[in-house]
Order: sequence, then C-alpha cells, then structure tokens
Amino acid sequence: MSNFTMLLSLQKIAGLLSLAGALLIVAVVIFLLKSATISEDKTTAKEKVYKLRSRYIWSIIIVAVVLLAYSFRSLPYSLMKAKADTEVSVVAYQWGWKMEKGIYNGKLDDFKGSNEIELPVNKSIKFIVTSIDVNHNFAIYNSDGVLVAQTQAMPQHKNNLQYRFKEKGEYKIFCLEYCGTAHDFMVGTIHIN
Ligand SMILES: [Cu+2]
Repeated sequence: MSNFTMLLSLQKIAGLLSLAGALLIVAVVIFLLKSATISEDKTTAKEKVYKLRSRYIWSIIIVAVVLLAYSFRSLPYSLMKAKADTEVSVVAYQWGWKMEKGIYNGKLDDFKGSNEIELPVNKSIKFIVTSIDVNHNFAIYNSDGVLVAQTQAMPQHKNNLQYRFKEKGEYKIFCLEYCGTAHDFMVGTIHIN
C-alpha cells in the first residue's frame, strides 16, 4: 500500500469517526428532550449529573492518555539515536545539491559531491546536511511524490537527518526553502538499491 492510499484510508477512518460522534450528539439530544418531561427531585438529579460528569471526564482522560501513548510509537526519535549504517555528507548551494558518502570535515569549497547518489535499501542512513551560501531545505520525496524526510540546510551549521529507505527506487530531493531565482531547479536524486 502506498503512502497516498494509506492517507486516503486514514481520511476515511477520520470521516467515519466524526460521523459516529455527530450521531452520538444527536442521540444525547433526543435522550435529553425525552427525559426532560420526567420530573425528579432536584438534589438526587444533581447527584446523578455529578456522578455522570466525573465518569465522563475520567473516560476522556483515559482515552486521551492511551491515544497519546500509542502515538508515541510513530515518533522518529529512537530512529535518530540508532547507529547509522551509512553516512552521507550533503552540501546545498545556489542552486543544487552535492552529496558524497562519508563524513566530510574539510572546507566546503573543496567538497566534491554529486546531485545523484546510490544508497542501500533497509539501512539506516545519516545525512549530515549543511549549506555553502543561504538557507535551503533538504527534502526527500518517494516515487509517489510523498515527502518522507526533510531537514534545514543552513550555512555554518550541520543538521543530521537519519532515515531508513524501506523501498527500492528513485527518490527526489527538492528544496523547500525559497532561496532565489533557480530555487525550483534544485533537484537531486537518490537511487535506492
Ligand atoms: Cu532552495
């Protein structure tokens, strides 16, 4: 299943959930309208409402905590800490990308890289990203055109971006930070084999 179809099915789930929520509200309103005709002692009614309210709040808290804990699983921080299998140095410039395997610590003017690189599938790749001139944004798109990872490319600063390519194919790099006239032509390619 591609990321795009996954997004679509997520949207369907969200749609069904909001429909269920709307139906629940309608049901509550109908219940309130019907029960409004039954007369009841004020103090006992108050107690009932308070009990219901605290139950309601506690169930919301429990649901929220469970959902929060569940969503932590998709945070990328553990991936970032894992040791990388391959390092790639990336230097952005007006207007293109230079990439080369390995950690580069020399002068950026001397950096020889290419805007195309071959990398292995299912390995943890650490991109060490910087810029030789202005701010750029190093953004990787898969063959479906879905953004899979990105980081800022900043002068005098190195940003680490760790990513594992799970599918073989051709990935494109675009700049997501407007950096001048030929910004749109800053395209690089990553071949995952
Ligand atoms: Cu740019």
